[in-house]
Amino acid sequence: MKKIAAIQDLSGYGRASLTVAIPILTHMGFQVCPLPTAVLSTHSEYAGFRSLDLTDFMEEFIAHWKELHLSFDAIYSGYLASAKQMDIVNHFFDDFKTDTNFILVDPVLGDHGTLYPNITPDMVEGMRKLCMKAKIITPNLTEAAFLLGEDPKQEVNTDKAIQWSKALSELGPEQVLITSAPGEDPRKVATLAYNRTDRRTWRVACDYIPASYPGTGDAFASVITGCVLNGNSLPEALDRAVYFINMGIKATFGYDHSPLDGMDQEKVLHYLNESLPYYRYELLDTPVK
Ligand code: PXL
Repeated sequence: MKKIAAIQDLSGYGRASLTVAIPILTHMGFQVCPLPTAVLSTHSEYAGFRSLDLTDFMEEFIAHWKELHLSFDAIYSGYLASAKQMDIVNHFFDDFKTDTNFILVDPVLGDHGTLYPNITPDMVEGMRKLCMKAKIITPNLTEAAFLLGEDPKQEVNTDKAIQWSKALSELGPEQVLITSAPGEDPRKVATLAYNRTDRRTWRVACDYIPASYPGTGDAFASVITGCVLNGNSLPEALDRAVYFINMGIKATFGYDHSPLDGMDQEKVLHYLNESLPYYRYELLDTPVK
């Protein structure tokens, strides 16, 4: 059984972080070992959420894992609640990275051009340092901008998003996946994946749906983690993750419950173990105009 150390928060209501990652990765046949960073009443997009920061306990938690000489096939970090946690996770990477496992950092910082509540500039810096140690990172366009010190509100076309993924890979990660990038036409939204080793850029475009669900980035990063553990190629992993999110959004969009509840992923988990109906990925070997 392959094991994944999943370093992120547990939010009681509103699908996000561990309540998204555990079902997905369990469904894909992996053992998820949570290292919780905080316990929240809801994810932080609900007004008035309560948060118990677990920074101090994390060190004890990790000390125990070290005593037990645990090892993991993947280390996957997501939402972190303080700059100090980022230092702790940085040391965790040093202690638990081996020649055979990999680190995926989902640099959860913000969306739609702004940082999430509670995310401070020193946390952006802490996240940048974590990205340097990862093999794979999965920022959305807003997070990519903050990590690069770019204006997060600017218009970004495909060429620029590709440039950003290359610039991010120069920080250290071999593979940079950027979600919520623009498509070639306004009815499409694209997800890009750049591999520094072979310098290939892949794109999966899908229909833009006028809805936004928290936690879809967590679902995306979780599926990518599982696909990499399954030995999928980068574009296959990209295709599967985009397909899963797309199906999840479509399974939810027809209902009128609050978008803050996240997407109804329970209805679409089974797609994770079915073959893809078709491959949609494209190779963008030259920047698209
Ligand atoms: O979906 C990312 C995420 C994870 N964890 C918490 C969050 C968010 C996004 O808002 O608030 C607590």
